[in-house]
Amino acid sequence: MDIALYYAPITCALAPYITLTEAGAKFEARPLNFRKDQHKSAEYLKINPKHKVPLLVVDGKVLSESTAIQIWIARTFPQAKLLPADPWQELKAISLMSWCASGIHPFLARINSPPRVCDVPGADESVRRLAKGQLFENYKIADDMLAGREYFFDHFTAPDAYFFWCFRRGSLFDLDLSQFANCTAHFERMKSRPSVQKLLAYEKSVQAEFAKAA
Ligand SMILES: N[C@@H](CCC(=O)N[C@@H](CS)C(=O)NCC(=O)O)C(=O)O
Repeated sequence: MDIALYYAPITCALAPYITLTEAGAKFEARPLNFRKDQHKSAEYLKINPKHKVPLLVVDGKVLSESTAIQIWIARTFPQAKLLPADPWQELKAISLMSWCASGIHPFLARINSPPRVCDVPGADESVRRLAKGQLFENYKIADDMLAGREYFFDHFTAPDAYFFWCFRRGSLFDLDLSQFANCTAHFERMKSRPSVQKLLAYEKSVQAEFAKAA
């Protein structure tokens, strides 16, 4: 099977990179340089008109949307137990990933780029403040879920990789996340996993390559 993952540093594409690595999958990461608008090139738009990552290409077939990609990885590599075995718990895991995609990610995107949602002059700070309020409400929910637990379920699963990205992305803004002690502990725990260390080393190497090309 030929698996390729379109990826860009810092983005949510790091989550499937982690789960593919956890699964022991052989895959090719194809980095896109957003600063050079490679995600908007005619060639990429042909396979993903949404101009986003992650994008998975499996034997020439294309799959977009993080949650679907994570489910595909989990189903294709069942031995990695990337989703809980119990059907209800499996749905809870899918629910968690949908929440990352639609309940957390949009607020991170607003903080990252306020003009994409409001072009009123001088509105950036308001957009950031409102998005931060909603982001923190969601981090608090995750913090409560993670109380007394190492992972969202009784072992590492795909939602851990996805939430790791959600929390990491927030940590890269000028935000004080210290009130979310359980999310912070989860974040540190995730960083000690070999899959995450591999991802972080890969991200560094891609960033160095892009810096050279700047
Ligand atoms: N709904 C998509 C969102 C993916 C997404 O927004 N990716 C961002 C990076 S975190 C991106 O590629 N942005 C580039 C753009 O919007 O042009 C998913 O869940 O996979």
